[in-house]
Amino acid sequence: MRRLSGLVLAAALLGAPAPAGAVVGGSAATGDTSYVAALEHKGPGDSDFSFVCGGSLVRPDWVLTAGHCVDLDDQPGPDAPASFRVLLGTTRRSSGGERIGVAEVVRNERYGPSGGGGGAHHDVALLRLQRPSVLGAPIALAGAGDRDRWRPGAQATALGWGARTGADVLGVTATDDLQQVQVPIVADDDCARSYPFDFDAATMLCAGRLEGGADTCQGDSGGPLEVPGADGLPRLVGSVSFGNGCGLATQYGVYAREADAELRTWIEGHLPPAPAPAPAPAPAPAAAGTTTAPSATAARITIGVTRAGARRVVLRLRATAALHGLTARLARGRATLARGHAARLSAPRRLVLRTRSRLTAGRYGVVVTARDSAGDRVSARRWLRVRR
Ligand code: 4AZ
Repeated sequence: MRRLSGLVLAAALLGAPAPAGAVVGGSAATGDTSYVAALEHKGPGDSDFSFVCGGSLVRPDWVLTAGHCVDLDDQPGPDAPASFRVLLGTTRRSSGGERIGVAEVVRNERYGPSGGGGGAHHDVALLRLQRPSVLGAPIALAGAGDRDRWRPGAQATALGWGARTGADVLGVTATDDLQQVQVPIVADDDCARSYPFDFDAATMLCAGRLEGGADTCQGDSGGPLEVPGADGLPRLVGSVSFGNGCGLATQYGVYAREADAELRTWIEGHLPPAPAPAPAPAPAPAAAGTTTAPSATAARITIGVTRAGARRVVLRLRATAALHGLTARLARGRATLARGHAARLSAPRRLVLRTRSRLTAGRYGVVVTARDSAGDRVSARRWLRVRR
């Protein structure tokens, strides 16, 4: 998101030196970057798609990007899914990879402008793809146990095809070759000092060096900020959101804080469960009755279906421990037909999922996700057979 003060703009136009490399102060990306997505957009008057933002593949058919990347036309609210597509599995925007259309755009309902400086809080959106990616390997979100890996001072990596200098108002220095840049995580207090009117510690995280020179920039929005996990594989901690210029001293890059409770709960509540890290047998479809899926944590959710009507399914939910931030999803194939939410699940309760169209005979999936008191994710799924 562009945020340039007049002074910065003037300095830039007067020939402030552009840092070497790209992103700002970066170099060509190395390692497995197959989860890094380029988001392309085609508006009603456009003849073709053009590159707009970055993103991260978080499930084989879901890409996480910035909330401000999905509202590009003049109308309020996210643009139509058909106006987007993603490029995956290549570090070069001009060659290779696979392009996949977008089937659904889900922007965080609480997304909105921050303090007035041009940034946004809850700056996240999820794109459901028309088919799973075959070239991209999804990145995992940093979990509660990864907290120390993104403490202030820890080195994080941001990736993108964006501009190489904050002076590039038109984005002409955007690169064809994916770039990466190392940026230390910044303490919330320091970030709040740099962005006194905009910084929201629940949904934003800063990264960068006090002296500047290494940063993300226009066109990098929506792209990943990651740290290595215990197994050496990257873990997602944020996506590029905004900043005052690019690479300027004290003006850190601001990222959506995806590894903390507020945004992680929302993101995971909208995604199918991640595959278990250890080899696990595929869940066997159950024809009827009640099933419980094992989860990595001690708490378990039990999903019972009391009724499947023409346009609604009534769930009866129980858990072995108090849970919060519960989301239930009714799906057929990859299409989500209904969602329901509950702030808490401490005693058995009913949850009604309402669909827009009539439920026809067939097999539906119900996925319920929530958090336990430690903030760990708990999920369960079951099949539901509708006979008409
Ligand atoms: C942008 O306009 C943008 N330096 C992205 C990141 C930063 C600034 C602007 C952070 O998309």
